[in-house]
Amino acid sequence: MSTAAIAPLPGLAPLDRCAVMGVVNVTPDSFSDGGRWLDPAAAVAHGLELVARGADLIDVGGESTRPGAARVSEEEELRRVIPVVRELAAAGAVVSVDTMRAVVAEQSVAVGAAVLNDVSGGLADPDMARVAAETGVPFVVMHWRGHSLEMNRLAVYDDVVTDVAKELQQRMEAVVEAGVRPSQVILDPGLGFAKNAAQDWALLGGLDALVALGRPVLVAASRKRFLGALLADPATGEPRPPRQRDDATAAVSALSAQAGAWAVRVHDVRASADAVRVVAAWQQAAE
Ligand code: PMM
Repeated sequence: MSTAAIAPLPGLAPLDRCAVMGVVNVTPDSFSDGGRWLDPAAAVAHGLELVARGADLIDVGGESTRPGAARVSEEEELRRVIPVVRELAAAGAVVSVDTMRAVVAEQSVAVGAAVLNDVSGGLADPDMARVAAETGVPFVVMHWRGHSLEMNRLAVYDDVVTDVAKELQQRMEAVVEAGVRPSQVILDPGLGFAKNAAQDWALLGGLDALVALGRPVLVAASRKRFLGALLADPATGEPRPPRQRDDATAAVSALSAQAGAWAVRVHDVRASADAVRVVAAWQQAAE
């Protein structure tokens, strides 16, 4: 399926292939890169390095959402995120801000963020949809059922693909009701958020059902637990460590692009940037 059919999002240059969103976690505790980019200058340098490696967008987050993580204060999140968003945007990067807080979202757009990425899809902060509506920027609405401390017990579905598609559709309707334009909305299955490994795989295998909702779809599989489990040491059963899951992540990027994803969100940008280009060339040759 070609991504060229997807209408451009407000303020973003259209691409004729799946986009790559590089991750900069300005946190001490994210599961795969926690603590590495906590210093703002290091975070900015890393973001620019990801652009040089082929990232189309840089996703800056100041709050870890790994399972079991406690929430960070609003003040601390602002302190981590705002200087990094400001500097990356000033340097010409297309910046997305990964936050569940409307205040962080609003201030980030004020200093140059071009995309709002809310893993709670507007559920964690009732003011988020208003900020998305007023700023008019593309708004990632991820499938979410609860905060990190409780999400594992919420991974109960009749049919995960049908249920996630239905809940995302309902979320989209709710944010549109709150003033967000449908053309701003990007949907995301929320891999690993209230989902076990089998459910993550089902959502990837059933990505068509989300693409069929008619909005761009973001896939964020990078280094997640289901890949660690897939690649577990056959002798010990130990999951493959997060930073050794990048080849598998690139494979997911290629297959997501092939299935019609608008973008993939990854830590290791080069391999996925190459992968989505391979898919685009392959699809063009097959047309
Ligand atoms: N996952 C994480 C953080 N932000 N944003 C979106 N839209 N979708 C996701 O699945 C998602 C996200 C957690 O992963 P990280 O700790 O590697 O950033």
